Amino acid sequence: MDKPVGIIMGSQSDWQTMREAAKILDELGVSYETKIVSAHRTPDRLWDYGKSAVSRGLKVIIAGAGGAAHLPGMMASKTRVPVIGVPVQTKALSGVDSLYSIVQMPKGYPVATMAIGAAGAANAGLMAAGILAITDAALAERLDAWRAALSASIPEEPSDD
Ligand code: RP5
Repeated sequence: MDKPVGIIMGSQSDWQTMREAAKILDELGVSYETKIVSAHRTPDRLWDYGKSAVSRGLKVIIAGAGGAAHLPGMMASKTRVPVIGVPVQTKALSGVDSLYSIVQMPKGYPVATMAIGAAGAANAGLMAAGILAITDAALAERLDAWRAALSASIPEEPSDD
């Protein structure tokens, strides 16, 4: 069966952040592929990935990049498969550069942009699962259970420990 989610990132150095999306998909039993696809360093790889995304059965693409983060937007321009963008935190500008690069897409080629860093990557996994759950009742049940468990883990009162 085709893997429905593609997790792509601009560099090996992004994997530490992007693995948070992968962890969530593992927890929810969603299969995915992972690839390094750089808008700047491997533009031909980006082109081929976007061109073949629909025919390869991808339903959602999670794209993470940092700095001048063109990967999510370029991927959105190349395929109608929904792209969820993750701004990777950077040393120079703390990821605000990544966020602005990803979020301000012109009309016509949307990127669903998450928060900067690990929380954004985890939420990208959850967002991808939510999209797939629209047509997958078993996944919808697992996602509901995941959300309920998170909610149940929150104490009503703070503790000193
Ligand atoms: C971006 O440049 C990547 O997405 C990464 O976040 C950043 C730095 O890449 P490396 O120099 O660590 O390979 O293209």
